[in-house]
Amino acid sequence: MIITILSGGVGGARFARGVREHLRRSLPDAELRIIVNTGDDMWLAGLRITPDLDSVMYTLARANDEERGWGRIGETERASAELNAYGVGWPWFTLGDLDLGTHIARSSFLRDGQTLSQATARITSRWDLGALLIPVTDSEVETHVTVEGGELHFQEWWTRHRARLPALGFVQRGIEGAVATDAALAAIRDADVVLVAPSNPVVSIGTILGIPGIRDALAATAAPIVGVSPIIGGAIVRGMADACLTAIGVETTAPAVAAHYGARSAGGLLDAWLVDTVDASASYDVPTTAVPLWMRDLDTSAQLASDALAAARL
Ligand code: GDP
Ligand code: FO1
Ligand code: CA
Repeated sequence: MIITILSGGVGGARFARGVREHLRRSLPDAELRIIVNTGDDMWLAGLRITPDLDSVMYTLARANDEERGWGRIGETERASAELNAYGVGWPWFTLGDLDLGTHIARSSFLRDGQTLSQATARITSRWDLGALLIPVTDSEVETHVTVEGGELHFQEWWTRHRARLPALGFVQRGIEGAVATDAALAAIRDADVVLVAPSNPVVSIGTILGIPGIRDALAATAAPIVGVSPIIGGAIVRGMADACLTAIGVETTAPAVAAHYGARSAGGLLDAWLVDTVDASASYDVPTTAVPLWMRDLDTSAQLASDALAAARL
């Protein structure tokens, strides 16, 4: 059995950890494949930074900083202080010493002519992640934010401006000619279920959906497609995704995101939608199940995964 997840970074990683745990307990022979957003990626200090791939990798490797939400546990910033002294990189974007190990390794593989997928396979093989991490594309497609008077890389808008600069919209720079990786298309085609993680619907899931080939693969797959709401009771659980939803004119509610994704029966994405019990009474365009959506720990995350698979009749 193949379980495929569409994932961004932190939220997707926590959900993926729950799915892995549920499979370990109940479906040990199932294969877990995670298609990860690469739109947050960028070149910085001469290194290729891939935030969402790293959030998923570090979380599944149990090497993530759960408090801070991103990066490595036990991180230090000696090299980063030197980069700042030289005016290299961004002062508002900290590259920790352990994290730099990952970026240097990835960048050296890329300089050897490897694809992002090949580099990701090399890097993730260091840990026993129990899942295959698949970049949605090996092309450099980067999310930029249009703001009053110009355009910023998503990472600058997110980390320097904390998403407070009103965003007029999001563009995928480099999308022309980009294609989904064969592994991503196969993971959708061959899946027994596709789970849309409770990730940022705009810059995580939306970016994945915007990569040529992905939407067609999702429309064609025999697998049921089940989404999990990143919004509980009209608020996102953590982070600043609401700023992204507002920018594209979508209300920060579980029904509004379901409508944004659309019902598969009406040409949209979802066969089923999971919302929290507090959002049970709202009306939805998609067949909806209400279950606890807070992933407080491994058990609640595994339970959410179980509920998501149940919604797919698996
Ligand atoms: P990012 O790429 O690092 O921003 O992370 P993602 O896009 O994968 O996920 C961010 C989203 O995860 C946020 O908008 C949160 O609402 C959502 N999220 C985080 N924790 C939880 C949780 O416990 N339950 C649910 N349902 N959503 C969560
Ligand atoms: N997020 C921050 O808020 N501040 C940072 O200094 C920062 C550094 C950083 C370095 C590497 C990396 O992979 C992620 C990093 N992030 C930082 C998180 C990143 O902006 C988010 O994980 C996602 O891209 C948001 O979707
Ligand atoms: Ca992200």
